[in-house]
Amino acid sequence: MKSWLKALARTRDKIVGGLASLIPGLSKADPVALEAWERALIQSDIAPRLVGEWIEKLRRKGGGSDMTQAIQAMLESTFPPQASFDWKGTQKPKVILIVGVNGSGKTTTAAKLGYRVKQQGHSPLLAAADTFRAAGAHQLKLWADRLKLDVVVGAHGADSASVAYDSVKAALARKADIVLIDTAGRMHTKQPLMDELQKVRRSIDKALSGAPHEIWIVLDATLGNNAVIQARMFKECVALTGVVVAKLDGSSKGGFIFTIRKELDLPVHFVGLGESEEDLAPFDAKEFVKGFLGL
Ligand SMILES: Nc1nc2c(ncn2[C@@H]2O[C@H](COP(=O)(O)OP(=O)(O)OP(=O)(O)O)[C@@H](O)[C@H]2O)c(=O)[nH]1
Ligand SMILES: [Mg+2]
Repeated sequence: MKSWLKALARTRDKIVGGLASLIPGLSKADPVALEAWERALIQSDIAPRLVGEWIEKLRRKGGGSDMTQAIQAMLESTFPPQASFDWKGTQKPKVILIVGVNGSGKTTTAAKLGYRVKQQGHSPLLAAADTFRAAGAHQLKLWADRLKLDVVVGAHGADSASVAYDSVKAALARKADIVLIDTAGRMHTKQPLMDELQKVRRSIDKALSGAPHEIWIVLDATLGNNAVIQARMFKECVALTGVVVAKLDGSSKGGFIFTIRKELDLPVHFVGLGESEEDLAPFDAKEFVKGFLGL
């Protein structure tokens, strides 16, 4: 698996010399370094409101030899302590609906999650409820075959809600632990598509009362702030419970993860650090901050 440090290289490279190179200046409370820091943070798609808070804190601190640790702690404190995601929980099967805009990384993420869940000794069932494109369901089926994961595939053109329903019923019959439902990409600005998502959610609830237990949005890290806007609009339409950040390794705007936490108040559960099934890591605030700063 790719490391956080490697995956965040493009985010760091965008900021000439890296954020860490500005730390000596900050230690001396140099206003030029502080200004350069502010610019660099905004460039990596961190919400200006949050950057403003950080700058104010540093100004008040006024330099010091412990600057690296102080900055590290300040950045980490954006994320409340978070236990790793509990796959077991009380409900069985646990149903997770995966949503997002076109091409954000949903299908790849569903496969990676299925792989991870199986590695941990649970039995996952993948559901290809992307019936919009023939290739959509086919792509998940290919992953499932290669990773030897159980999968329910909807026919091209079938009703996505009915495929989701069938998959939950199948999971109940097969006693699967976790159902990961992949959906078609949809633009957050297209109301009929967002309404369809509501329909998918209702039909899952009909198959198993109280499900889906989780609705995760997969965000493309290369989009930075735009991904945050998408998530906000999805959140208005369906009750999102968490975020998976895909393509962090290809992004120069990795700072947007701070923005998600600050502006959307949603937990980031997993992060995609590459294209293979192994390249999915539970979100780790310490590792993320270290990779971000280049420490
Ligand atoms: N480098 C990298 N590439 C990724 C990652 N996750 C997904 N991708 C790539 O992103 C592209 C789109 O991924 P998909 O999983 O097909 O995205 P999707 O959201 O299912 O797309 P639609 O179903 O068309 O909406 C593929 O080429 C993936 O290999 C990641 O974490 N890192
Ligand atoms: Mg897909």
